[in-house]
Amino acid sequence: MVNFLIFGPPGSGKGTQSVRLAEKFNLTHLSTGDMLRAEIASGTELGKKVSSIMSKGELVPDEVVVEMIANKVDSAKNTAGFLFDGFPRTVAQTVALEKMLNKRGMKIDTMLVLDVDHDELVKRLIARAEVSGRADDKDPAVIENRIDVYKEKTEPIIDYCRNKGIYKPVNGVGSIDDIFDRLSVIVEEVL
Ligand code: B4P
Repeated sequence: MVNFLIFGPPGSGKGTQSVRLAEKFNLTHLSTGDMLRAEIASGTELGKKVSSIMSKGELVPDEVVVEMIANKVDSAKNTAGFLFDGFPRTVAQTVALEKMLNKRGMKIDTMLVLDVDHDELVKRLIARAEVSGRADDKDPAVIENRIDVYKEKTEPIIDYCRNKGIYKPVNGVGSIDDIFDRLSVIVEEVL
């Protein structure tokens, strides 16, 4: 199995591109954001716990997402590999993911990083708020906080992965089709 991280700031298009990549390459798409929103929508205990954290644009605790992901990895069937979307978001989550994959005879093979400038991110998230109804997209101050949290807690993962030789940056500005083509070229090389 070949495992990919899709990485980038909030609104960089991770979710948008993951759905297409998973379909084209028979990868299992695991989005921690989608999983957490599903918990909130179902009103579970976990959903109640994370709802206020997410609406402020903060990160939910590492152990919560690590456990969710391990369960999904263990239940996946007939897959060419995993596409981790929005996970890991801290260096601690990255180390936990590596350990979890190593235990199962796998590793992180490639980190796809979408590069998008600040103004474009804000424009996309404000546009998405119109349709998503997401609490974390509505308020410009929360969007700025999400970008700050990304810079402080998530971006250091890039250096961690660059040192392992798995970092692949991609221009994330342009049409969704063009960006998909740029990502597909890299995935094809790795698979
Ligand atoms: P996520 O669900 O991961 O969401 P995201 O970062 O907002 O979005 P993404 O980059 O996937 O953007 P999308 O493709 O939708 O996280 C939400 C929250 O969950 C976090 O803030 C945190 O609280 C919590 N969380 C999740 N994972 C966690 C973890 N591991 N640890 C702790 N907390 C965690 O694109 C955005 C918009 O842009 C869309 O409207 C799309 O249509 C548009 N778009 C995409 N590509 C475009 C393009 N090329 N041109 C124009 N528009 C484009």
